Amino acid sequence: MMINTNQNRRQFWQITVLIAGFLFLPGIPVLAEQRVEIREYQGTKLGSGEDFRENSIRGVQKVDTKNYRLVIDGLTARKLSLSYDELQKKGHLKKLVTLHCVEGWSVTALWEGIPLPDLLALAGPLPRAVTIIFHSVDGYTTSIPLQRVQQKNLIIADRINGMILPSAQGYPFIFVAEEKWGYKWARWISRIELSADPSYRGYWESRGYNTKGDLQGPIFEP
Ligand SMILES: Nc1nc2c(c(=O)[nH]1)N[C@H]1C(S)=C(S)[C@@H](COP(=O)(O)O)O[C@H]1N2
Ligand SMILES: [Mo]
Repeated sequence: MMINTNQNRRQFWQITVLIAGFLFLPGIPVLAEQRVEIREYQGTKLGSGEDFRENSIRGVQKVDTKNYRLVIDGLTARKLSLSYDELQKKGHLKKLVTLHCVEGWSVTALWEGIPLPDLLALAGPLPRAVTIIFHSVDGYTTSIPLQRVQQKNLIIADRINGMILPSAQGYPFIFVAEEKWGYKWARWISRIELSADPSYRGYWESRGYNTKGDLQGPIFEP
């Protein structure tokens, strides 16, 4: 009888420790940020930071996310001003997309970020809005049709290959402009403006690059 009770007690503690372990262990990866870069995703080899050729108009920007705000305004029912922490809590989506620069290099990466349609829904685009203009902290601008963003559920990414986006790649946010040339991939985004101008021309577009920026289309404006 004595032995039996001791065994029961030991078993009770073993099971308790086991259950406690299962409850707490899954919490750890959520708390700790991933530090190891994913090199392959669903059979596709991923590129990495070294594969990008740094050619920004004013060099790599260092953004302090303590004071950071992403503003969404222009032709919207409400003007939004969202902190980095608020944006981290929004639903995220992963996409395997290749960035092609007009200079001839490209990088395939696993981008993860917030679907723009979700953010736009919070701001409430007015019916006249047809274009989204991205403004970045270095003064860079570029644009994309609103319809395209909605149809393709395009994201602004805050992670690349499972890691927080490095400054060189646009921390805190880069626009993942699927099927568009690299100059459409606005990095260090600080403002998303909704506009009624279908032929708005951003930094490179106003210097001769095609406004559509389609990989299949012409690089230069006709
Ligand atoms: N804010 C900002 N975003 C930017 C740029 C820039 O100069 N400033 N350059 C664009 C270009 S031309 C490309 S190809 C991609 C990748 O740029 P990288 O080659 O400098 O890494 O970022 C795009 N986004
Ligand atoms: Mo580019």
